[in-house]
Amino acid sequence: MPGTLLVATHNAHKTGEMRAILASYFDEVTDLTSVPGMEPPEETGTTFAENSAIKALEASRKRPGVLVLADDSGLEVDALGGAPGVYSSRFSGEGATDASNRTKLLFELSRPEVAAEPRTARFRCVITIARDGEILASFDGAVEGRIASAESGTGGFGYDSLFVPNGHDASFGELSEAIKNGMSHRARALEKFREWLAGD
Ligand code: ITT
Repeated sequence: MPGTLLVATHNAHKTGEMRAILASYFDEVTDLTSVPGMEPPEETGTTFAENSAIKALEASRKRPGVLVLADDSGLEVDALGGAPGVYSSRFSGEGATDASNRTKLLFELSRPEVAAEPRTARFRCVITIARDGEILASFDGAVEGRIASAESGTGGFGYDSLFVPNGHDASFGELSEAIKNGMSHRARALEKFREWLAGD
């Protein structure tokens, strides 16, 4: 299915991963960073699915006729009761950055109440496909792992330098892009999207 796919994100790292995974499926994979007047909508949902739908619908209404894909994703840490979850990008409050969020995560896990708990965690992703204000499909993906005691590696973004996926001894920040894109939450959701495209 050649054509353009608009990824309804302002996070260029997400777009880069999508491009690598979907390159052979579209002539062009663009995002909102290059489109004027596309302010991010407020993510008022309480689930990845709700926020993913909000982003997909908003962008698809503003760009008639264009196939839109939105990604809402985040990290669930068992010792923190599933936090930061849908609040992953805003975990450390106003003005949060990837670095301040990682610092906050390590701090929360060092608290005496949880310090002895297993550091199991997972990334989750829900992608929503929409066109002209209508949802066409949605797909989810997850990858299990654990939170390391310190950051390692400079690859990826967000919590990657703290997340060690099951089956590896290195974080997503240390592992190659190809390894991350072969097993990540985003890759698993996109695999379902590719199957859907093939059957479309
Ligand atoms: P858009 O809403 O514009 O897409 P965003 O970064 O705000 O960009 P989300 O609301 O979905 O996106 O928040 C996702 C956050 O979860 C992200 O900022 C990271 O902190 C974290 N995250 C998601 N996927 C990740 C990944 O592959 N590696 C590391 N951290 C990830």
